[in-house]
Amino acid sequence: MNEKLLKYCTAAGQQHLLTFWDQLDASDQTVLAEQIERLDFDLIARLYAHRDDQGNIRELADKAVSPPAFRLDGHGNRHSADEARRRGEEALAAGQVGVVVVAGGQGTRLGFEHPKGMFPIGPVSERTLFQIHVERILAASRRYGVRIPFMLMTSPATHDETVAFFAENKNFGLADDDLVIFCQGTMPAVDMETGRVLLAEPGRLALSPDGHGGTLAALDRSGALAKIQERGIRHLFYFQVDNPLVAIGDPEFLGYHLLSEAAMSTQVVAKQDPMERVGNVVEVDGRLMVIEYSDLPDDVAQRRAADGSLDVWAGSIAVHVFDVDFLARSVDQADALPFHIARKKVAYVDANGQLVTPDEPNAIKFERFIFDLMPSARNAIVVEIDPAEAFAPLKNAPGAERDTPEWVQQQMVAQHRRWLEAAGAEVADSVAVEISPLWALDREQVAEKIEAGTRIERTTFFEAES
Ligand code: UD2
Repeated sequence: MNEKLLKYCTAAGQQHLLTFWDQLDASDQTVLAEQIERLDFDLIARLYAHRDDQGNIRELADKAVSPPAFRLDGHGNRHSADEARRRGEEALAAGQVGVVVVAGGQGTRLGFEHPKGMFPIGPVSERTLFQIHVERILAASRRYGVRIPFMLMTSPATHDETVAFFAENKNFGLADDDLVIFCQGTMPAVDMETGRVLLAEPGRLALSPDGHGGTLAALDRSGALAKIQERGIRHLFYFQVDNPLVAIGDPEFLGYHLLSEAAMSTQVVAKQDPMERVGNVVEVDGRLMVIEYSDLPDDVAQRRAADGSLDVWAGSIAVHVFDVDFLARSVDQADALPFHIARKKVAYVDANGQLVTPDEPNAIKFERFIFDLMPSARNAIVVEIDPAEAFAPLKNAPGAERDTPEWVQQQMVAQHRRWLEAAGAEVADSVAVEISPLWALDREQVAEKIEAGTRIERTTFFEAES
């Protein structure tokens, strides 16, 4: 027995973690010891003790009012779209913009066995989400004549495969120096009744990613934050890997952020359905915050203004711009991001070494959410975008109503068809069209490439000439 480890566990009332120690071979003992040494038992005990006082969502929701926002129709906006675009382009051309994507999720709902970024979503090309995002970054780099660093956050479950995939594909054209793949941290699942950390196997803890809020600590720990600061990156464009429509580095959005001198900005869609699965951006006591869809009481979600519009209308699509200095300052504040708890079914090994697969939630998981930086961000702003142009998240396996591979592909084709038709092309009804960002990054660039009256009769992938 490893006496030091035993003492550490016993002091925290977690000695059950060593029940099977003597049956493990040396390499499993090493892994288990490392996993345990990385745990912060005090933190876990504190989080467990406070499991029922997660802030009074009901009270917050009752005080929630519509957030001020840059609206799509321009109504009441402090800056025009043109002014914003020019300001955003300036920052891009000055090489001050970097990009970070979070890709550590396990994609359970989609039922895909690989990192979600490896899903071949291209409706014609079958390009993966990862490739589409990288092409957009490369296209923006070329347009503004700069190098745009790309930071990609994985989790232990997605890291090695992601690294290998980028290596096999030569980073899809991105220079090695412009890509940082870094891994987020984990948190253990604890037994709901006792607060004891669960074992997934006799020699392994039940660990899961610490939420996309883990980005903050992981950016710091991996050295990525220091690296971009050294490169003069002042604004970080953040998005989730599952959205192939995301307009990475969108100059207009960046511009609103800069003109507002905001520390954090958030893209939202006007919710069509009160129950849409997006975080709700609201203002409470003069501060912006997100109430997650799963936390928002139904009656508040359903509340409508006199004109019939939803009171809680602003759905976050988890696309942000962060001021890099603000992120660096937040890293130093250990409590900048609170942990949220979720009661989940987690399979575990019991005292007899038997694997138990529960039918009801038996465990508590702890996760941090990046959007919790919003209340402490100076001049935080909200910018409405058109979902048809910027949001088609891949979440569900085929058969669900939306957010499935087929649905996402339809949204991609519809967008590219609109861009081609706006340029004067005639696209036959039944054909699929897909545009690589390396051919045209946006609607305006399509118009430069397509002659009015062009007929597109066949399914076509518009890609850059190699
Ligand atoms: C997320 C947002 C929701 C809305 C929606 C838009 C949360 C809690 N909810 O809902 O407000 O914006 O997306 O699509 O954020 N991820 C990690 N590490 C983790 C957990 C998640 O990298 O530990 C990544 C994951 O790879 C994905 C993203 O975060 O890219 C969102 O995770 P999700 O799909 O579980 O979140 P969802 O759809 O419930």
